[in-house]
Amino acid sequence: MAKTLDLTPPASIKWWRDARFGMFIHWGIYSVPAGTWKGKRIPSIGEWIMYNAKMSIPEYAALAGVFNPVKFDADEWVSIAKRAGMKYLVITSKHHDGFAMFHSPSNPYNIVDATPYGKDLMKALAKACRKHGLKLCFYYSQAQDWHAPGGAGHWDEVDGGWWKPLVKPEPFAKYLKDKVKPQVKELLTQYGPVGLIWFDTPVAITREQSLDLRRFVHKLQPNCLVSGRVGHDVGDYGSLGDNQIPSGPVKGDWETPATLNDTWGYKSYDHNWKSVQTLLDLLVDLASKGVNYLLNVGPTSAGIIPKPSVSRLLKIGEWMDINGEAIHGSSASPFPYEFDWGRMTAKGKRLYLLLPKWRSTLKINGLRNKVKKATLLADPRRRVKVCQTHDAATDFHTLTLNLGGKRAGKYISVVALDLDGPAKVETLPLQQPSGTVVLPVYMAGLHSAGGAPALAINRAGLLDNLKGPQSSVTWDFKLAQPGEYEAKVVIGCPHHGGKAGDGQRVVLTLGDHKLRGVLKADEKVEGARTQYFPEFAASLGRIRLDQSGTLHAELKAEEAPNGLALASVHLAPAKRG
Ligand code: FHN
Repeated sequence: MAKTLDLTPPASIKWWRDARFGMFIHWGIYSVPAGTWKGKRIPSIGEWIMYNAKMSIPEYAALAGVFNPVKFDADEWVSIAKRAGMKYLVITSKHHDGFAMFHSPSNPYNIVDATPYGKDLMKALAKACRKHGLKLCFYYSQAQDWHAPGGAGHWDEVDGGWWKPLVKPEPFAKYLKDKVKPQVKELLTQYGPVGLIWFDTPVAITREQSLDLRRFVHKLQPNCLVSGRVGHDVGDYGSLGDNQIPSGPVKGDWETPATLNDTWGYKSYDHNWKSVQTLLDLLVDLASKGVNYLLNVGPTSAGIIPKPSVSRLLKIGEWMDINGEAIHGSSASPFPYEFDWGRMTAKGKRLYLLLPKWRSTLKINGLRNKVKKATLLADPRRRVKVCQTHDAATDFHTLTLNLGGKRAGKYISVVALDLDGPAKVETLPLQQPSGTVVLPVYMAGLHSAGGAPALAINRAGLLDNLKGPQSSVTWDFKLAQPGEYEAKVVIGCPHHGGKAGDGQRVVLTLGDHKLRGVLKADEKVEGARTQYFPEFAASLGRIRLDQSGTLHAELKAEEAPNGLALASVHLAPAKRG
């Protein structure tokens, strides 16, 4: 009988789960042109300049001859990460350009043998990480290699355009054997314990090759984790898309790699820096869903982390000094949905309420525990009055916190709630104290019949193929106040930078009432989460909800030739007049 494959991650994954926040470093010889080639600004991300500027291998390799990061200071880099509250550091040891940023005895295209700098800076980084207690981890592009024969995207693969992502099986297997494995072995034997190998863009790697790499890493360092992008979902944890923020909690271990501006590798003219508020909103949003935030810096060719990156990281660090306990070692919110007032994380019998906007009174529905104490992390001596009520008719538990008029702390204020036991919460979507009801698709029942394709929620919490009258999504939800409601359908976007497709004819049934309409993606959902994966709210009009208690909702996309990427349905009390 065939043995079932054991993909259990090593027990060492505990450090990674507790970390929640890490530093990504994209650094290579692409930092020399820094986004400009032959006087032209090359669009898109900096580390892809060889591809985007259609540079030949010798042209690009010549950049190694001038790469001399004399200002590189390992201790300073690691200190910045540490002060920001980051617990691990993932640095590009070899990106798609094929150039090794470490000493690779097996391949001369590396920083020691091919640059005037001539030193193995990974040794210095390993030492600094040990000193400051951070885990050193390596990014390694296992499939794309634009320099090595056989690698995906190699010059030989020219096909009309410049690049052909398909790999030829035999040369690719040889490339894995002759370049990838020797280099991965070097990474795992030259620098002491390695936290994880961050493989990326599996492209056309086979499942067997992904599994083989996983085994190879674990054999050399049993505690070293393997990232999800090793391919075929055989990593020790999953990787969401670049800058992708799921709309709800995700099952299992996930991480989102993210940028501070719009590039990974340094570009001298990318000044589109996210604000400290946005970065903290994202960190907190991800933590509330149980997802790690791997935030990138792109150092210059001199070896300097750009000032705007450093200043933001240090401000994040100041916030973490006070509020870090709500992030490190925390788990996802016990409530399976987002709140309109902020986010929540949990640790044992403690809940952390994270509020980007201050409010003197905060109400939360659905917590069944007794709250023993509420404390503001930024002002622990301030008294927070707690009141808990239960409405027997609707079975609504409401917690009211009186926080006082003056904001405690900057950016995101954190309230710690000590409960009488592990959190017990209402798991159905609930009407919120603001009056709104959000029905996320990841909390819905999914039904397809009559040969319609099975519906499935993707890793970011979206349903991307709702179509046809035989398929439907349904919810049970709890309403406290009958009345007239404004209904909106939120359309998501499954692809990075893509557009939300609208024009679908849908019908929403709530109790005995139906609302029909054609979706128009005219209201952009604002927020840090939707910057790269936009969402749009399409209004369906007003509907009456006559009763309180548990209600049933159903949504169908009756006419939707291209499907509907559904994020949620929103109900908000209709404004009078
Ligand atoms: O192609 C790479 C890209 O350059 C960058 O390294 C990101 C980081 O997650 N990964 C790939 C695209 O997803």
